[in-house]
Amino acid sequence: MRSHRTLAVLGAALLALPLVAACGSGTENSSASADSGKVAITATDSACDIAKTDFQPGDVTFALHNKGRRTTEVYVYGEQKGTFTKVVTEVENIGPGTSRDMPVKLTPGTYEIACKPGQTGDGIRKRITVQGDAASPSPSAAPASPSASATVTETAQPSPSPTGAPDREIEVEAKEYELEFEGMDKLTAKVGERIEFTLENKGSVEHELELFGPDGKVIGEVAPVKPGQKGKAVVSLTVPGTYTLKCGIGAHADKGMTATFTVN
Ligand SMILES: [Cu+2]
Repeated sequence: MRSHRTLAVLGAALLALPLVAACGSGTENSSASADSGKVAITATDSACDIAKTDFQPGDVTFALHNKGRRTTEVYVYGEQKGTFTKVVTEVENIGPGTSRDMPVKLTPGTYEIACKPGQTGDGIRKRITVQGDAASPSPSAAPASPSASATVTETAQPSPSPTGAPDREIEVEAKEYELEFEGMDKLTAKVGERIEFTLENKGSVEHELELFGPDGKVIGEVAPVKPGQKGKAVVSLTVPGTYTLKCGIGAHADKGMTATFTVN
C-alpha cells in the first residue's frame, strides 16, 4: 500500500521533471541572449565570429574562444576621428583551444572587435553597434553602486570629453631595439592628463606600442606600425604611479624596447 503510494508520487515527479527541465532550459536560453549573459566570440586563424552585433549600453562580458592553431588576442576598438584605433579593452595570450572572458562597459556608438591570430597586425575586424543616446547612458547605466568596480574606475576619471583634444602629444620613435622620446627618463605627467602617443617606426621591422598603467594593465595601444609609418593612441592618466611603454611584438621589449614615465 505504502510502496504503491510512493511509486505514484515518484511517477508524478518523473512526469513533471521533463516539463520543469524544458521550462528551465528555455529560460536559460533567453537570458543567455539578453545583455546580462556572455556573448561568445569565436576566434580561429582566419575568422572572428561574434554571436551578436547589436547591443544595449552597459556591461557586457564577451566569452572568447580560440579555436585556431595560433595564440590570439582580442581587442575592442572605439571610434576616434573616423578610425577604430582607440583601445577600449583587450585580452592577450589566448592559447589555442582555450577560453577567456573579456568584460567591457559599452557606451552608445560603433566599435570594432579585432581577433588577432598570432597576436600581430590589425586583426580580423568585425563591427558592433551599441544603441542609445550618447548623452544619457552613463548616469543611468552607472548607479552609484560601489560594488561595480568597472563603473568606479570610469567615474573616477576626471572625465574630459573622450573625443576632446589631448592635453599633449608625445612622439615616440621606435627602432631595433629601442623606444625614444623627448625628455625620456625625466618625463612626468599629471593625473587627469590625456596624452596622445604617436609611434613613428624608424626601424626596419614592424613595431607597436603598448601602454601599461601602474597596476600593469594595458591602458592603450598603438597597433603594429610598418617601417616608415606612424600610429597613434590617446591615453588618460587616471592614477599616479609609474607607467610603462613597451613594444609588444616578439621579444622586442626584452631587447630594449621599453620605457617608463611617472604620473604625479
Ligand atoms: Cu618592436
